Amino acid sequence: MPAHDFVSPDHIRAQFSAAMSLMYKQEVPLYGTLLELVSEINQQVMAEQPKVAEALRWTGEIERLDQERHGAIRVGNAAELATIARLFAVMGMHPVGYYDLSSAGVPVHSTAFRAVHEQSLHISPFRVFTSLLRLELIDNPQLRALAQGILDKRQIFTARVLELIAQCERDGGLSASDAETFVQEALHTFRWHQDATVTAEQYQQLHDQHRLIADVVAFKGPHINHLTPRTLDIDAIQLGMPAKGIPPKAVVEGPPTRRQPILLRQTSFKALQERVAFSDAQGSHTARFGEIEQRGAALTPKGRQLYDRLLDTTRAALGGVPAEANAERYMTLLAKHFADFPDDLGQMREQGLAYFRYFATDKGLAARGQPGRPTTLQELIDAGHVHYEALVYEDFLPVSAAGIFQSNLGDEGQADYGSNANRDAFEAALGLMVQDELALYAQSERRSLQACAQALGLSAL
Ligand code: OOG
Ligand code: NI
Repeated sequence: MPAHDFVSPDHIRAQFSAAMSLMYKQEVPLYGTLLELVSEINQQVMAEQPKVAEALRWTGEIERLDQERHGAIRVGNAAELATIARLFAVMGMHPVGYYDLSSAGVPVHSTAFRAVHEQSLHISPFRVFTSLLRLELIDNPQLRALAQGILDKRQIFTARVLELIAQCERDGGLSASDAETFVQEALHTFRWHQDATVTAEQYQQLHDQHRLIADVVAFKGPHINHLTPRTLDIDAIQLGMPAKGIPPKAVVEGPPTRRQPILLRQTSFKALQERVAFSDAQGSHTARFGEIEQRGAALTPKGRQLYDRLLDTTRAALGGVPAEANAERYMTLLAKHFADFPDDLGQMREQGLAYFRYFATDKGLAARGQPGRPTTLQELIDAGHVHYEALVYEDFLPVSAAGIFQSNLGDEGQADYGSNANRDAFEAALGLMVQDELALYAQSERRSLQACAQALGLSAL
């Protein structure tokens, strides 16, 4: 088939993201309620804060907001992870970043599959936080062997989706009708299965080792465990959740409330108790939950170091993990410590704390080619010939992710795996290197400067 008859991976991803949302709404009706709350609040923010709406119009995020979401899955072994990577590649999603969660007592390490170019992100920013279970961290050899044996036997992909992945790799794309089939077949991998693959006793053994191990090993596939819409005001969401019958977790993860949001703030509601059929008895399992997030500026290495330092000092001052009992004190300490992070886009730019996107303004375009016009970036900004907005953060935060895992796994019997980051082992399992998110933001910023220079008839900026 000639290449021009292929559907673009970006459109397959957009289709898949919509199909996943529909499926999750049927599986977890509370997710539908959450979507309504998010949409109400987003509309309210746009109506009441014209500056926020204007910034979203500059960056084009206004067009992607309604379909913006991330999902999360947990796979059991290297073979599953490597095939998941090939499946996501069909949709233009590539592994970005490495997250070690063992240091937070969760026996997994993770990456985020997402689009990497701003034009692709504009069409569909859908991302999937994907974790690989680390059986090597289980200290009981019998249990490790049991888990390994179960995982080696299961097949989480349909035969048809495997064919279509291979076809896409061979031909360089999929036709519209094959893409449709691909989306439907790929969905099966992420579905919830009520039937467990183990006996009630085996489930209990796995669960006793770590709740997460049971969640990965005892079921037929890596069910999507949450799907997260993007809100423009997470504080309003956190306040509004109880009235909709959705109890939120105690604290919002990430930075505090700011005029200029940075990185990522997240909250979630507790996992649902679900009925499951073990191979020999009925029982229950808590797997799926709901999460909402607010995204802000992507930070440079310097900005990120400042963020990490302020978060560390906040936690040290709290003297423990944020939870129900100390939630209020935590939020106060967080706001106090983050006073050291400039809350102004201009200052963040001057101090090199965030990445930006630059736009030639009408005024700049009108002055094109005129003698004596400004030519350096700072002059162009000062003269109103160039406008800038922060690049939105497209990734995740390890401390926040650990907080989300924990609030849903329950605080009881937290495991201690020490600090066990092993990016090489993760990449070996993946069969690929993960991309560096900071390099991606820097490239995106550079492209916007080049486009600006070109539009203004300047050789470079
Ligand atoms: C993933 C938890 C992390 C996030 O948004 O940081 C996460 C999981 O529970 O599988 O989704
Ligand atoms: Ni999440």
